[in-house]
Amino acid sequence: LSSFKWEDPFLLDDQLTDEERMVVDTARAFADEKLRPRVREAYNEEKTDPNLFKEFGEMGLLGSTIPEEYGGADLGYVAYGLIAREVERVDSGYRSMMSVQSSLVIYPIYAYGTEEQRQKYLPGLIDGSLIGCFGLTEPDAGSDPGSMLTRAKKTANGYVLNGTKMWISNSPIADVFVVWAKSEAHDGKIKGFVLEKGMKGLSAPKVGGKLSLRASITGEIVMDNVEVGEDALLPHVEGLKGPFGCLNRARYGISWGAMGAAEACWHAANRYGQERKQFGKPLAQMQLYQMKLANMMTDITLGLQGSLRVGRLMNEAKAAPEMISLMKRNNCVKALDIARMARDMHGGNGISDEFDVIRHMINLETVNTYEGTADVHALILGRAQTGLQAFF
Ligand code: TGC
Ligand code: FAD
Repeated sequence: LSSFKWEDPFLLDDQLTDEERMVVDTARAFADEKLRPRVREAYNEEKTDPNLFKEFGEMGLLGSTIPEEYGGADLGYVAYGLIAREVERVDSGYRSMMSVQSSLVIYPIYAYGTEEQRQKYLPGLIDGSLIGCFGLTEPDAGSDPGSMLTRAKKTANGYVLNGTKMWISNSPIADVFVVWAKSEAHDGKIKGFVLEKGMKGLSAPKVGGKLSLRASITGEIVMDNVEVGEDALLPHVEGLKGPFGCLNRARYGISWGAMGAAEACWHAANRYGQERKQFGKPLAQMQLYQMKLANMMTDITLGLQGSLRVGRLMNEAKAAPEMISLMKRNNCVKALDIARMARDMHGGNGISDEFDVIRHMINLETVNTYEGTADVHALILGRAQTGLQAFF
């Protein structure tokens, strides 16, 4: 038997290809050198630096699953998940910026768009010179996006859009808006449209007062008679499976990302427990402290292994959406528990920004909610095994 590596109990690293290991090294160096030094100020002052997208792009970290002819690195879904994990070790908000751009903007234009739309938008979105956002949620349609009120009405040359999207990552700084609307010309079915900053009637005010995910800007998308041509329509998908096709990818990435945030908290608790003494001994020598570290190690090891399995199945086109629900829900719930525990293990210091754990903890509240709440994913898994619909 070989020796145990406490940071990588199931030797995840050995299960990666050489190319995937190179992606980890690149993403980790980028996260440490470019993201970590600015995160506290960004979070505390609620500042999102739009230039970050170009920096992500330069390192090849955007649209990493897209073929090279459009500027992507065509790395596959395990590599995409590994990027999310490294970025979210620093902050969930930074991972959010990356995953919205990659899975929710680049992917639908690639998968559902025309060749002209691909040529027009993908290179700029992948090199980060364009910033994208994804508008599905509305003030009165969150877990139930099928009840959206946004409408596209046919005109002689295209469509006119009306409606409001709420809680949209990146929207106040976005150049490209992928929005979902019920289209009268398509029997009221949901269709995707690509809008551009500066269009008459389109605005994206910032949502203020956010106490979570503060390094990532969030806004509304207000569409007041926005007129677009036929070329704004994403023609190759119809119905809720359009946005869900994108969400499958983003949710899968979040399952890795949440584990990255959890690992940051776990390692911080381990370090802190060895340095901090009480009752004449390091905290890390106390039985209760070690039990908490053991629980963290177990949940993270199993969570990462599950995400890796789903990523491999995605690469083989064998993954089902329910597998992604299982991993998104499990890893977010576990990461949030781990972050709360790590915060507690830091005692009073745990509430200071200096130790990062409370920032991860508060961020993970959002991560647990967006892209389908833990409850919604439980209902998806309940339906899958009983055949009974329990959403309403
Ligand atoms: P349901 O009847 O189940 O399905 C309607 C149609 O959609 C298809 N479908 C899927 N297709 C592909 N992948 C999936 N995962 C799919 N899930 C459903 C389904 O086959 C059907 O197609 P068709 O052709 O038969 O019409 O739909 P429902 O209305 O009963 O919805 C059920 C429910 C609750 C599962 C769903 O609405 C849901 O998942 N709600 C959660 C909403 C959500 O995730 N919103 C995310 C907004 S975006 C976001 O949060 C970005 S944050 C990103 C960041 O900052 O990182
Ligand atoms: P609700 O749906 O009102 O849910 C409230 C509570 O009720 C939850 O606990 C939920 O689990 C529970 N609940 C709902 N339905 C049921 C049910 N049937 N049975 C039992 N319990 C139920 N959306 C986008 O489109 N694009 C984005 O870029 C985006 N970014 C976001 C960024 C942030 C910071 C946040 C906070 C949200 C973002 N969202 C985005 C929106 C996000 O996807 C929604 O907040 C999420 O889907 C939940 O919807 P809701 O907030 O309306 O909550």
